[in-house]
Amino acid sequence: NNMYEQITESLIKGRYTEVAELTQKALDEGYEPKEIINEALLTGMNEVGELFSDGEMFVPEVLVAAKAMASGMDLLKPLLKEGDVTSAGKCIFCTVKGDLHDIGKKLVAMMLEGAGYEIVDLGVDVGPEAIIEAVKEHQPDIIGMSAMLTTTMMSMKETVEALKENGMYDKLQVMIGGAPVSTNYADQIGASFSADAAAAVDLANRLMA
Ligand code: B1M
Repeated sequence: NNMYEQITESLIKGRYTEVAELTQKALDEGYEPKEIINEALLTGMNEVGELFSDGEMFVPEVLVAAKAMASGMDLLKPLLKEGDVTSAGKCIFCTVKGDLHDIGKKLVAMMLEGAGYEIVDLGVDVGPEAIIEAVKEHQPDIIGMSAMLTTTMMSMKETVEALKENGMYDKLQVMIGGAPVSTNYADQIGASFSADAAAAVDLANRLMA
């Protein structure tokens, strides 16, 4: 479909004004909001994810593409009917206690959102207590934690322990990532590791299957 292809292409190129214009045009021509999201916007964001993991697109471009996606979503979201959006799962996301690096976390959260996950982003410098409170409030399927410092990654272990103490660990999945984190560390603490945003989406899909 030519209309969807145009939107997808503008999104990948990060042309956010054009994405909004084309989305409006599609609506005026009678396309369904849900179809525009699935066939045009999400298709574009998935491609962005693939280009990023292949090293053919870089962080600033991905962020502009995300902005383009948002400019289309802003028009479509108010028009969605109940039942139009089925969430792939609910994720709580954060950067761990003591750690202020949030670019990678945002990128991963955004890609998961593009893949249909509902994201609650708790921000940066988030310790076990705040995560326990958020689990009570939001009842997520997945907790995603990011750490970029060797000195903060132990907060992930503390959080997993706190989840166990509070009887929450068996009811959800814990995903971790960030430069100092590895599969080995994830195995040690009882979490799942992915190396980048696209791998995080694959992992989440596997965990939810
Ligand atoms: Co900081 N910093 N920094 N820094 N910083 C690093 C991480 C560092 C490696 C630089 C270095 O020394 N070479 C080093 C850590 C050393 C270590 O512990 N091993 C470091 C340091 C030491 C520090 C400070 C202590 C510096 C100081 O003040 N003396 C300080 C600490 C502040 C704090 O957090 N308390 C600090 C501060 C900062 C800035 C504020 C200046 C800034 C952060 C701005 C921000 O995020 N808003 C910053 C930055 C930008 C970096 C580097 C240069 C880039 C990080 C980044 O955003 N990468 C970084 C060096 C580097 O990595 N080259 C560095 C881009 C991003 C897309 O990638 O975050 O890796 P990344 O995320 C990837 C994957 O890791 C993965 O997917 C993402 C997308 O592909 N991923 C996940 C991440 N989270 C995931 C979660 C998942 C799954 C995958 O599931 C839940």
